[in-house]
Amino acid sequence: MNDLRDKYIGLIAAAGDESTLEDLRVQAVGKKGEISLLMRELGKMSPEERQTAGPALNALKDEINSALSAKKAALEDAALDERLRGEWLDVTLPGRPRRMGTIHPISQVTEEVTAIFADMGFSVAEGPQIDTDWYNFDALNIPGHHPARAEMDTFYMHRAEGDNRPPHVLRTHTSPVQIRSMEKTGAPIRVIAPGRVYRADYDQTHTPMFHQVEGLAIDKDISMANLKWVLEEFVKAYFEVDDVELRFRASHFPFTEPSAEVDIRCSWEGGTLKVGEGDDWLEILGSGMVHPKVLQNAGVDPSEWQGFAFGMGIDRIAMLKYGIPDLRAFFDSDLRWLRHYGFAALDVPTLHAGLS
Ligand code: 2U9
Repeated sequence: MNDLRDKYIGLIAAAGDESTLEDLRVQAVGKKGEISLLMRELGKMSPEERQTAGPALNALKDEINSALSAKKAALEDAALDERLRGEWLDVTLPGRPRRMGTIHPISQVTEEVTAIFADMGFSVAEGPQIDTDWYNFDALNIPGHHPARAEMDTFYMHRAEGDNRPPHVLRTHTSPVQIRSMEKTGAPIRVIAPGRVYRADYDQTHTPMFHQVEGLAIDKDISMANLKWVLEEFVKAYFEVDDVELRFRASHFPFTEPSAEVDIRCSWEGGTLKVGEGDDWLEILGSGMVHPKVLQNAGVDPSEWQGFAFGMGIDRIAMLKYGIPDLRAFFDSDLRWLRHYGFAALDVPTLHAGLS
């Protein structure tokens, strides 16, 4: 028994893997193992011999079994340690830089404009890009025969056979958004409406889809003076200059009366735009006092309320601020152009941290 013990304890200690250990278990304490065979001999012994040999054999079997399970646990621990060493990861290392996309200049400028007007109490309104001719034209005091309908080169939606209602249109401006806003919340109201608009026009300075931002402020005693201040504040903040000079030129729009086109003083020295100095004028937006009929069409009583509205092209002011020469490149999805003119994805424009 002592020889058996020494043999198996030695072999178990030397076993290098679990399958060797399993072979040893079968050899020693398995059904036909050496110790099991010895136990069968007990029947042939005298009662006295059995009394000493029985417990000794049981003790030996227990000892071998405990050695086997201790070794098994040790092998499992070693295997786990080995695996953990292979899968070790230093989570404190800095991440590897990955190239992300950039923010398109139109998105950037929309965010900048939104931040500036938000600071003056304007909220952002959105609406459908396909609309009825009531919202796009009639409500804005542009009747069926009005030349503005033709001038705006409207895209008309297809009408089903036998449907005699006027066709829907791709909105030619974001003004319908403000009509809906007034219907919904009434006056007083202060909103801007940025978004895509559509006109059937394509050349160096026109694309069939472009972006506008329009603004509307309606209250009890709003005048052109408020309009002038708001636009001056906007231009200063947007072009990031301390002083600007605006020039209001009388104009005509069906939805505003009086109406004015607004120019800013600028210079074009060496081909780059400088705002607030020089002898040139740059037209950047249209504006006016909202026509009483438009207020009425939106459910706002013009004998009680009045206000101003303005509109400008986002693509155009983006080109001016960021020196982008060709309008059509905005919509080409050329990755080299986007990397050159795009903005870092995590630099959100704010008035306190800087717009651009
Ligand atoms: C409502 C009432 C009035 C919005 C206005 C303009 C003048 C204007 C153009 C600028 C360049 C369009 O992108 S552009 O081609 N816009 O000149 N827009 S006043 O007037 C409104 C809007 C909504 C309810």
